[in-house]
Amino acid sequence: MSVVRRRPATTRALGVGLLLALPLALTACDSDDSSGDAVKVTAKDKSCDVAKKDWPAGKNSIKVTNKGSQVTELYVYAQGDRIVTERENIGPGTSATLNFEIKAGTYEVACKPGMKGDGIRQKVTVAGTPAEKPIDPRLAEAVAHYRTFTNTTVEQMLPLATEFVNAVKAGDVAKAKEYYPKSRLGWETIEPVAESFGDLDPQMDAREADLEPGQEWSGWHRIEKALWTTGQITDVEKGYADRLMADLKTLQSKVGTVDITPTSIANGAKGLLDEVATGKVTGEEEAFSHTDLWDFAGNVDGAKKAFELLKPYVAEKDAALTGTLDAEFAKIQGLLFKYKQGDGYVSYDTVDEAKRKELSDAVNALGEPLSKLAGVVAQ
Ligand SMILES: [Cu+2]
Repeated sequence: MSVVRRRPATTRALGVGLLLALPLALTACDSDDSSGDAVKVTAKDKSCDVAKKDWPAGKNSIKVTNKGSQVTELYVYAQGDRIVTERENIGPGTSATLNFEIKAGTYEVACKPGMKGDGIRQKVTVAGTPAEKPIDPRLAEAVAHYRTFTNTTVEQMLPLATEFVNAVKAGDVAKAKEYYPKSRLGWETIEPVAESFGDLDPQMDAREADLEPGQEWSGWHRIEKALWTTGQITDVEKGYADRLMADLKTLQSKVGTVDITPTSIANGAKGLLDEVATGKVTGEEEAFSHTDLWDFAGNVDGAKKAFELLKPYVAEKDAALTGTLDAEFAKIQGLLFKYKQGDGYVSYDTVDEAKRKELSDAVNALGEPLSKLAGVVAQ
């Protein structure tokens, strides 16, 4: 499930831990020139005040301050609710700075008090052509490699998803269960890219607990529930398996068209860690199969890949940050390794509270420095 969608605030308690670290974490970014003229957004319970509604194309930043009583989140949407940038878990009384790049066009800024629904929206207009500033060759290379990485990941997940879909359609419950986590791993690795196509994420990866009134439940988790509760595969599940495959083909055809920038790679890495904090560590993502650790590993691998690609550039700008990130990634991957079983991971319901706390602490320790990455590449 995406970072974006419809999760009750109460279930995100762990994510809030990440947030509490932010005001400190952002001091560094706030002093750099990329956020010096940040657009101020004031989020309250019933309003979302955007101080400036005409933005220049290119690099921008927003400083959002939550003056409401509920935890909020901020999105910038392009047409069709494609996410340009977003930040979750902004606690009452705290601020967050978002660095991002944007093209000319019309957009909507949304504040979401309580972190649900469509949010309180304001229209903004972006005009002009970004200043001709040649991109650092190392960042250009990072973008090219990240594009290849996303394409390859989708290519590699298709045969595994085909095994899964075929097993469901053949009524082979054991094989479908075996391929369920494998068929999702690639998706979880590139989720920030995948979810930039507004309709695909809710269709493919929605969780039962997060459905909005009237939303049809389809995708992996719908089939997961049948496999692990009744163990009955009916024509309904078979239909959803077909639709999952059709959606994956759509993803494959669209993935090459995604706008990838150095800041979107960095923001995506942070988004993946938020995913871990809000869904996997809590065991909410895989409520029936308990294969959360597979998704956890996919999210961490995707974040690590993004970091590794940006590292040659970031190491020169902020060597301390890359040192910290190297150490924290090693720590979390070391922890995950303890739960390896065969070509996958142990069932998450065998991981007790103390061990989950250990995982959650490692996620928070990594999420905090990771939130600084976009500020460095936006310099
Ligand atoms: Cu997900």
